[in-house]
Amino acid sequence: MTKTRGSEITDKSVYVHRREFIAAAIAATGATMIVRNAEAQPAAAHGRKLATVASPLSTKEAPNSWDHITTYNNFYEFGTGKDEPARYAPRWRPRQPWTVSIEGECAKPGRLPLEDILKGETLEDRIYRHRCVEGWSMVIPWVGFPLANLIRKCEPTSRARFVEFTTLHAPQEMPGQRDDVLEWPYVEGLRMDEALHPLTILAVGVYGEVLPNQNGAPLRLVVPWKYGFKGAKSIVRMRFVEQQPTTSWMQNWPQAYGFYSNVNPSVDHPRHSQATEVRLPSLFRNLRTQLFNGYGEQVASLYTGMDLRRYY
Ligand SMILES: Nc1nc2c(c(=O)[nH]1)N[C@H]1C(S)=C(S)[C@@H](COP(=O)(O)O)O[C@H]1N2
Ligand SMILES: [Mo]
Repeated sequence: MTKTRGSEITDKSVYVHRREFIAAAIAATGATMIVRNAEAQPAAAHGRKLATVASPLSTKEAPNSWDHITTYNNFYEFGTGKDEPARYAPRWRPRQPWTVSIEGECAKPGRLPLEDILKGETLEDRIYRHRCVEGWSMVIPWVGFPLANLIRKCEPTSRARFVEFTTLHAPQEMPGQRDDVLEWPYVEGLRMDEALHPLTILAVGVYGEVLPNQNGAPLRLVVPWKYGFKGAKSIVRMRFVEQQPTTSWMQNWPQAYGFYSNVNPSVDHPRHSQATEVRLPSLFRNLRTQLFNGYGEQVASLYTGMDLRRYY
């Protein structure tokens, strides 16, 4: 068992004060300067530690700070502003016990309490690159386990070709769901081989600690070679299906958000190029975006023979 402390693995030189960071990020598009701020990094976190082991699948890149990762979020259930999830999600109380409904083409449907899902799992520190479709990126030290482990417990049938993931729908608890910015609940999906891929994890923590609400507590999906929105948060349902699910983002704008949403520098978003990215807290597009977010060696074979311009 190794214990990872944020202060040990975060490069202090990349830390920027939260407010500056948010302002910087808002101003990011097209800007051409670097923010420097040597302010000390706050002690990581709220102290709910998890027992973890290091994963060989982690990137060697320096992770963003706890503060970045937990105050600059997309979680429309708590507002569309990047700072809103951190403001409004902490007061939310995820239901206890949290259960995931297993449905569809499988031999073991039913409601699985999170505790049972985690039984026998070894939690791993998985440091992954995260590329948001909006153009920014971070490096996030998740704590999670392979989604494949849970899928195997469900015993999908041969008809199960896709897995659909659904976020909790509770407009009384999640103020953002009272606005129709998206079709609620938030729905995402993966093809079965993508879901079974060893890089695909369910995360329950970040920086060795229990996942903060704004990052998708208590259980969220992480698929590092796809745009961040594929990583559905606060999952309450997993359904095995024959047909490709229609995701919330496909419904929102099909020309911009396809089912696959693999990170691809040569397939642009209708409103902006995807060729480069802003690695926060930098203010400018300081990195070239890599095909499959740099995970091509592991995942390119999943898409052999597919036209990635058509299946974006
Ligand atoms: N339920 C739900 N899941 C979601 C989102 C959301 O709005 N609602 N936003 C997605 C987007 S666009 C991104 S970039 C990531 C952000 O994850 P993070 O806030 O932990 O970095 O969550 C994804 N999962
Ligand atoms: Mo995103």
